[in-house]
Formats: sequence, C-alpha cells, structure tokens
Amino acid sequence: MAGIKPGVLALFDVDGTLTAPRKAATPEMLQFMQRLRKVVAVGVVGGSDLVKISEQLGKTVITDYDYVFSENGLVAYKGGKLIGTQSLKSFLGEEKLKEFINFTLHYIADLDIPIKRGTFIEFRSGMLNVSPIGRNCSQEERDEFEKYDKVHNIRPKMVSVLREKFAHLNLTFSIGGQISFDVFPQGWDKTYCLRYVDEFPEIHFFGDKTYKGGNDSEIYESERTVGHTVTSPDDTVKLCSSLFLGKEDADS
Ligand code: M1P
Repeated sequence: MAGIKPGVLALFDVDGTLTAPRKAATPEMLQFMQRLRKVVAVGVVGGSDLVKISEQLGKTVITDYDYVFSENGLVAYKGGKLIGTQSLKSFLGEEKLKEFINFTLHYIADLDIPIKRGTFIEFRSGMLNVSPIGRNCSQEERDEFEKYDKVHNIRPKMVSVLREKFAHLNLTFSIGGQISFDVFPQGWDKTYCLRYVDEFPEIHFFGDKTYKGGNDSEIYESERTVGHTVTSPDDTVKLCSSLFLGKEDADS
C-alpha cells in the first residue's frame, strides 16, 4: 500500500469532489492524486458504475488508486483486483424487482416533461439508476434537465411516490447527480465501502453532497470517518494539500 503515513486513508467522492459533475478529471487533479498517494493511501467511492468512473478518472483507475468503490462500494476493487460485489437481483428477487421496474416505467411513461431520450432504468450490480429523461441524453440535454428539475421537482416528486408505494421494500432513493436517482436497499449507501477498509484507524472522507439527504451524508457522518465538505475539485486540492502535504502546498 502506497503512503508514508501508514494507517491513514483519504477517500474521495467523484462528481463535484474530484471532477465537475459527469466530466473527466483534469490532468492536474490526476497528478495531484498520485502525489497524495505517496503520502497516504487513496481511495475513491462513487455512486456510478465502474464504466462511468473510468470515463471520469481514466481507464486505469482500478490500478491508479489503492481502492476503487463503484456503486457506493457494492462493487469493490483493491490494488486493481475485484474484492467484493453485491447483487440487487439476489437481494430483492425477480418478482419484487419486476414490480418495481414495471411501476417506475409506467410512471415515466405518464410523465409530461419537455423531452425524453432512452435508458430510463439502468440495471447495475447492486442498484438501479432511474432517469426520467433517459440516460442517453446529450450533455446539453442533461444540463437543461437539471435546470428544469430544480424548478419543477420532477425527481423529488417521483421519489416520494416510489418511496410510499414500495415502503415495504426498505429502499433508499438517492439523488446524487444531474438527471437520475439511485435506488438500493437501506444501508447500501457509501458507508457500505467502509467494511473493506477496517485496517485504517484514520479515514478522511471528502465529498460535496454531505448535507442531510445528499448521497455523501451517511459516510460523512459515520463514526469511522473524519468528514470533510468540499465545494469543488479546486477546494479538494486545497484542503488535501494543507491536511496531508504541508502548508506551502495549499497555496500552490
Ligand atoms: O455520482 C453521482 C451520480 O452520478 C450519476 O448521476 P447523473 O447521471 O444523474 O448525473 C449516476 O451515475 C448516479 O448513479 C450517481 O449517483
């Protein structure tokens, strides 16, 4: 494990913390992370699947970091090797899954929003990702939907209907990005990944959505982590520089 401060892990959310939402990390950020790895162990934990995390952090992401936790850690990699997966299909069973998917697709079909594209439900290993506009919209359409949603609350309204209808399934609905929300069993939030890092007595977590209801809130509040709220990738670099690399770096 890399790092001259043994027992310390710096764990980062992706969107809004290492990158602008759904955008690729800058070369400077990727270099900074490798510099940090010389001092402490470094992990990333995102709500997205590995394909999207790789688009943002690079194709070699699983070997570039000590830990990579995609889907909140429901799919976990250590030192480039897969160390754990969780299956929503096995957990819920086909009948309950089908009931949920059917209802959700009907709800989206009846939804009157300016435009719709494709891939309204993405079936992942440990979660479903539901998007009213459809995941294969363009970047411009994605940005427009986000603005529209802020005014019309399409996702919050949909989540409250699904939460009530499927209360018996004890699901968590997490709005972490621009056009969608994640659905997974209670407890399968980002704290899930902490089971893989027991060996670290000191875990620093960095995230932008650390407020109540944000998809970083549970891990930020966990007793296992020292939580840090950041406002942008630049803020992340600044904070980590002063915490781990010494004061002068904070201003460079
Ligand atoms: O990492 C935050 C979220 O990023 C994406 O959200 P969206 O496509 O709505 O911007 C998704 O991959 C989502 O699962 C993830 O939580």
